[in-house]
Amino acid sequence: MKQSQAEASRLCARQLRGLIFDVDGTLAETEEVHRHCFNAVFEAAGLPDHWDQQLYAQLLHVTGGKERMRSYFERSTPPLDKDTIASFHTRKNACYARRLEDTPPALRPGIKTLIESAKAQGIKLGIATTTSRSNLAALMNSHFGTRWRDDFCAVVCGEMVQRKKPHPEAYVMALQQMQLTAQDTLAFEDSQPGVDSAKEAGLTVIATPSLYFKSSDFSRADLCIDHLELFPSDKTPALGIPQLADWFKGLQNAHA
Ligand code: XBP
Ligand code: MG
Repeated sequence: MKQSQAEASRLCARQLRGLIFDVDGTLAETEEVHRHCFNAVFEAAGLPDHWDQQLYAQLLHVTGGKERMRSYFERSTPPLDKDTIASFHTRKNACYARRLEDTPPALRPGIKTLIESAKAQGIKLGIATTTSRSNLAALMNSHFGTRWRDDFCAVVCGEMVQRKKPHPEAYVMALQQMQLTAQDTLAFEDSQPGVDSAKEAGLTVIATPSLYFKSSDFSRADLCIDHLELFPSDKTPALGIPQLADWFKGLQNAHA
């Protein structure tokens, strides 16, 4: 009897308590804005380099804008020095902020409802991204207002980690800030390096592949779906946080 009570409480403990969101590609299709701004900076500096979509799809496997430029310009002669890369990155992010103020990319389907419903039901919210703090703020301010930070227990950006995705550091740090464990928490990612990062941190992951990762291998994700439009409209059946929580609990208990 004692043993089955212990077992029951162990299973009950495996409930959905937190959601952690990646940013670029998961909340919104932002990578075309980043790409446009990288190219604008190269052009203004008089460089012949231009990142087209085909090239950018490969470059995106290096996460972080500075790291991406460093890896690309390593091949040029002479390679760009550290200060030039830092200055390009500052200019790229300033361009990104201006673009988002003018025409912010739409949130992906289901994101706003999912965040608002989770908040209403007391599920903790977190962000784990390799993008810069200013880029995150530009996107969140435009869709959630300038007080958005109050609703998130954890916000981890590129500047805060030593090792960017696919290293798990961003997710480990977000879990610490949220005071949750990986067994309580669900991550949302759009890219292969992002899924790897969350899985290495021990999280359950739902992948919603973004434009640049449509043909990537998402076999490590626990679920891979087109988007997060889980919630009822006039015409679709009800599917929301309770269903997501049931799915999560079933998966956790199956792994227990
Ligand atoms: C995706 C990225 C980012 C952006 C550029 O981040 O790799 O590096 O392309 O951001 P996410 P910065 O983890 O949100 O998917 O230039 O600010 O580094
Ligand atoms: Mg992403």
